[in-house]
Amino acid sequence: MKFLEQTWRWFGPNDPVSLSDVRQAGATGVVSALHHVPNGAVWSVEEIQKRKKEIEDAGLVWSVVESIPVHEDIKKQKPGYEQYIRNYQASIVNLAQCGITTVCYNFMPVLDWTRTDLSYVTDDGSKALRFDAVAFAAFDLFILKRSKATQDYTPRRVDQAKVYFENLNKEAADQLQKNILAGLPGAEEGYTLEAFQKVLNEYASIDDHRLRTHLYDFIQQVAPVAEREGVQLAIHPDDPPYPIFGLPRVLSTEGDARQLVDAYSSPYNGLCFCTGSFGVRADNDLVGIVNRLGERINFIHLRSTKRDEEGNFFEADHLAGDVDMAGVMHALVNVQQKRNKPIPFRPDHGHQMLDDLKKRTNPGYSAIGRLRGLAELRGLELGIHHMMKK
Ligand code: CS2
Ligand code: MN
Repeated sequence: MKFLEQTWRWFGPNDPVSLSDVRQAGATGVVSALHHVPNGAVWSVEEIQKRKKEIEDAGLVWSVVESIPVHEDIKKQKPGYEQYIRNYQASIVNLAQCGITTVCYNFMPVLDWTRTDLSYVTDDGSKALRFDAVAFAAFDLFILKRSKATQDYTPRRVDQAKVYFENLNKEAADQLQKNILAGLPGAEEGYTLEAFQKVLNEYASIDDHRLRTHLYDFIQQVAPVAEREGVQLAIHPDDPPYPIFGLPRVLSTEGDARQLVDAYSSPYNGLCFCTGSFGVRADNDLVGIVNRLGERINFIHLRSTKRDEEGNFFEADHLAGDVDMAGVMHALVNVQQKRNKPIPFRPDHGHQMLDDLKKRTNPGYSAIGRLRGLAELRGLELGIHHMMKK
C-alpha cells in the first residue's frame, strides 16, 4: 500500500512554529518558500541551498515550494513581462539542481487568499478565519468606494452593506481593511487603499478571457522547462473561488482546472488540489474532481469550510464542514496507488486553539490547530487503507 506524504507549511526562520515543532507534529516533509526574495527575482542556488540545509538539519526534507509567486506583470502581460517568465524558468532550473521537484503557484490577480475576519470565534472557543459577504461588500462599496462596485451586488446586498458600514466604528473599519488588504501569510503583497485602487485600475482591460490566455501562455512557456527538469508544477485554486473586486478569476472550478491541464498536456503541468478553496462552491464536486483529474494532482491542501445561503463561509475543523473529507481521502488514496512517488499533502490552515490562543501566530497557520488537522487526516488515511485490505 502506498501512502501520501505528510507535509507542513513553514514560513522560514521567522515562523513562530519551529522545525522541531513540525517534526513533533509527525510531518516528514516541509513546504516552504524564500519569502525574502523579491517577487519576480530569480531564486539563486545559494539561497535555495541555505533553506534546504536548515530544513535537513532538523531531520526533515524540503518537499514542496509554496509558492514561487507569479509576478503581476506576467498576469497582465505588461510590456517587459517576458523577463519575469525567464526568471521563473531560471528559479525552476535552480530548484531542480537542488533536488526540489514540486512547485506550487497561483494565478489570482492582485490578492492571494481573502478573508474579512481572522479571529472568528467558533462554537468550541477556538478561532477560525471567516469570509463575511456583507462585510466584504461594505468594504468594497463604502471604504474602497470602487467606482463600478454597485453593479456587482444585488440591491439587497447593497442595503445590508450600508447598514453594516454605518454601524462600523473607526477601529473596526481599519481592522476590516487590514484583514483584506494587508496580506495574509503566504501573500507576498499588501496594499494601502490608494495603491490597491491603482492596481485594480490596471486590470480594467483584462477580462476573464484575457487572463486565461495569459495563464495558458505562462504555462506553455514554463511547463516545458519544468518537464525537462523533472519539476512538478501545481496551481493553487482561487480563494474565494469566484470573482471579487471586479477582477477576473480563472481557476475556480473543475472546468477551469481541466482547461489549464489541457493547455499543456504533461504530468508536470498539474494541480494543487485545495479542498478549502474549491469546497466553498457548492457546485464543485470534490470527489469527482479527484476521480477525473487525479493523475494531474501534484500537491494537496486539505481543509474544510462551512458555508451558508448568504455567501458567508468560515474554516471548519478538518473533518467537519461541507467537505466530504472521508470521500476525498478515499479518492486520493486510490490515486496514490497508481503513482510511484508519494503525493505531498498538508493540513491547510487550522484553528487557533488551546495554548496558541495566548500566542502571536500567523492567521490560519498556528501550530496546534494544524497538528489536530494532520492527526485527524493521517488517521483517516490509515483507516481507509485498513478497510481496503479487507
Ligand atoms: C493559502 C495561500 O489556501 C492557501 O493555501 O494559504 O497562501 C496559498 O498557499 C497560495 O495562494 C498558493 O500559491
Ligand atoms: Mn490552500
